[in-house]
This record gives sequence, C-alpha cells and structure tokens, in this order.
Amino acid sequence: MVTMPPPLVAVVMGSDSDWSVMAHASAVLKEFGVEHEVQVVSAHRTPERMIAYGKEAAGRGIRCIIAGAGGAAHLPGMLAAVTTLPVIGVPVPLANLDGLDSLLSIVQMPAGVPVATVSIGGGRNAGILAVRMLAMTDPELASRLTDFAASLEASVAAKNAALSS
Ligand code: RP5
Repeated sequence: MVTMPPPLVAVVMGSDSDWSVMAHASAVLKEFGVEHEVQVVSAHRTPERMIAYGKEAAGRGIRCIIAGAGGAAHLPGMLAAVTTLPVIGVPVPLANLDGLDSLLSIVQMPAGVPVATVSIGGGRNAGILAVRMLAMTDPELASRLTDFAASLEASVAAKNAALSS
C-alpha cells in the first residue's frame, strides 16, 4: 500500500467558483513537488467548519495556509485569527468591483493578526510565497527556488534576444 506524505500547505477557498484563481496556487505547488490539500471552506456558509479547520491545521502538520475568497472576503483573516500558522490571502475578483472589494477585505487586518496578501487574482504568487516559506527549512526546496529564479532570468534574456534579432 502506498501512503501519501501528509500535506504541508492548505489551499482553501470560499467557494468552488474561486478555483480558476486558486488552481494556479495548486499548480505551482505541484511544480515544486509540495504536498498540499485543496478544500472549499466558507467563512459565511460553513463558519463552524472554518474555525475547526483553522484550529486543527497546525496539528495535522500544515505549515502554511493559502486562503482565497471574493467579495466580502473574510476567510483569510478569520483563519489567521484562529491559527498561528502563516496565512497567505488571495483576493479573488468577482463580476462587480473587479476584486478591489476582496483585496481591501483581506489586506486591511488589525495589528496582531497578519495576512500576507498577494495581488488580485495572484494565486500563482501565493503558491510561490508558500514555497519560499517552506524552503527556509528545506535546502532541496531552496535549491529548486534558485533554479526557478534562474529560469525567469533566462526567459527575459530569451525575449530580449528575440527583440534584437
Ligand atoms: C465568496 O463569495 C467566495 O469566496 C466567492 O468568491 C464568492 C461567491 O461565491 P459563490 O456564490 O460563487 O459560491 O465567499
């Protein structure tokens, strides 16, 4: 029997309608080989489950939570209130207000309860930030991040070469 290693990162979102943004966080975690779980946890529709999820995450071995939500986006902040794990917030843009409502809901946290907020729709950067956090105690992951940075640099060099050819 194959036993999967336990997830290190939790990718959660207020609704499955947030998946088009949050899938980018999951995809980059997969690229880096980071075990993670993906769940819908709603601050408004499942408040008691959300509190239990946040309280139990560290005990299950989760090291970082990436939480995305749109509109009145209370999920990242409420999770940060019930855990001492780092929480990365992803503002999800909805049809109205283009995600500015989500951004302000997530970023304007009271002192003492931080949420590391990425840009509107910034699922990929949320995943990379989680990898950076884990890499602080994982030299293999740190090495992969160095290679990743080099690949970004090479991609710009290739674009410049194409422009000047
Ligand atoms: C938020 O309400 C969710 O994060 C989602 O962005 C938004 C709309 O949810 P649905 O009505 O599409 O389920 O809590």
